[in-house]
Amino acid sequence: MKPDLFQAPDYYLLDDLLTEEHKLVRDSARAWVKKEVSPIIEEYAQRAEFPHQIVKGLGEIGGFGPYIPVEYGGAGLDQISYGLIMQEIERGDSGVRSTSSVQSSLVMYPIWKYGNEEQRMKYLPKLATGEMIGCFGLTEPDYGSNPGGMVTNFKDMGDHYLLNGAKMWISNAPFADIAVVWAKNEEGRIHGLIVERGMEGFTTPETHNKWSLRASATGELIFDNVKVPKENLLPNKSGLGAPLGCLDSARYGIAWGAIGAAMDCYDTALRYSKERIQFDKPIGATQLQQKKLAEMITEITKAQLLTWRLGVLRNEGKATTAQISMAKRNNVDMALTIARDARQMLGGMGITGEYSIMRHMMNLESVVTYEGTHDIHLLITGMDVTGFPAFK
Ligand code: TGC
Ligand code: FAD
Repeated sequence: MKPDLFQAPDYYLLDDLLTEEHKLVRDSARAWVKKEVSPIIEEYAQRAEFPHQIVKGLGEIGGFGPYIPVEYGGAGLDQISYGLIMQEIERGDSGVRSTSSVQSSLVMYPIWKYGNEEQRMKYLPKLATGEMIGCFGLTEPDYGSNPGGMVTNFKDMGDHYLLNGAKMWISNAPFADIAVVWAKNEEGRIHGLIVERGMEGFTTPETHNKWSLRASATGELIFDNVKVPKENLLPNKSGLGAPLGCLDSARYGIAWGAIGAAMDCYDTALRYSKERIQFDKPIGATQLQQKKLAEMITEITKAQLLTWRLGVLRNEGKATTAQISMAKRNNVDMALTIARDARQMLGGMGITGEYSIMRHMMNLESVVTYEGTHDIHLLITGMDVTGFPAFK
């Protein structure tokens, strides 16, 4: 793969809106990605293997629990810093950002928000350093966009719960030490349970043959009469709103992350357009390629402004689920369009692993599907503006 020469576009001088801390956090994540992710990620993606050696570094740059309070091992940062870290990690690879998102927003967040103090102290510090890796089991074979229909269930057996069912498409599942699993009790109410690797009847087979997110491990969670200790139930929130609350945080991070992937594709295509000569001039001097580049930088700039504002709203506790949906949907779609155009700009070279663009493009096909599909987020916006839910 080519050396990482990335230069971040900042067309509307967004840096002026950031604090010194934001810039420090962003720059250290950027430097870490250049040093530890860019040189190896293509090889791991080609081999469809997760690069376990980066886990410790992800913890050190605040990639695990950036906004979780310091007393629990988190970095105690604000929502803009969290977003900037996601942007930089996904600039390297969406699969690496997935590991970070799942650990932070789908495992640490529910333990922090819905767990008790013993659970927080037992799990959060180890999750923050990467000593422990977690995964999040919501999706089932027959319930993806409609998680409320889930059939995974647990029964109260007096001194423990008995868990049965299956989850699929679970990021980090094949090597996770713990899983935050959403299941229905005998009354049909959804609760979160912490299931630990090694519990009898709990297996995590890997999902193979993915063309997307190849450097992230995906798998199933299978529960065959798993005895879960009662102290592993998250006590402080139940109902579908509990897992959906975690998704708000993860989707917000993805909105920033997608900008990173888009910036990398734009920057690569811009550089290539100045170097590649056809018909005795750089392809960047042709109107058709300039149109692509001009539209890319316009869309990246709009997405940056949207997401920065959303970060401010989140810092103030005012961001709504529908606002987060709009940003996730817009930014991932924007990144996919840019990846496709940038790939074309590189001609035949665009399909090789010499450049990051095709990997970003394939990764983004997962990003546009997980954490709520493109269609579901449109329906969330539609419901928000009309008042009519059109899902059912
Ligand atoms: P609905 O009736 O609308 O809501 C059920 C209850 O939940 C409440 N609620 C929320 N609470 C907190 N935060 C939110 N964002 C909430 N959204 C809704 C709601 O008020 C209600 O509460 P209550 O008290 O009245 O019961 O639910 P619905 O069944 O009609 O479904 C709505 C819909 C379709 C929007 C929702 O289910 C949805 O978002 N579906 C998409 C599923 C999804 O995003 N799955 C993601 C799985 S995890 C994943 O993909 C990880 S990939 C990670 C990686 O690798 O990076
Ligand atoms: P479906 O829900 O079957 O949707 C199929 C199509 O129908 C989509 O185009 C959808 O938009 C459309 N559709 C569905 N409902 C409607 C409707 N009402 N109106 C109009 N169109 C509709 N899940 C987890 O729980 N944890 C994870 O860690 C996780 N990681 C993932 C990693 C990867 C690589 C992938 C691909 C998925 C992951 N997921 C995870 C699952 C992901 O959240 C689901 O794939 C997603 O929610 C969509 O569900 P589905 O695949 O069952 O598609």
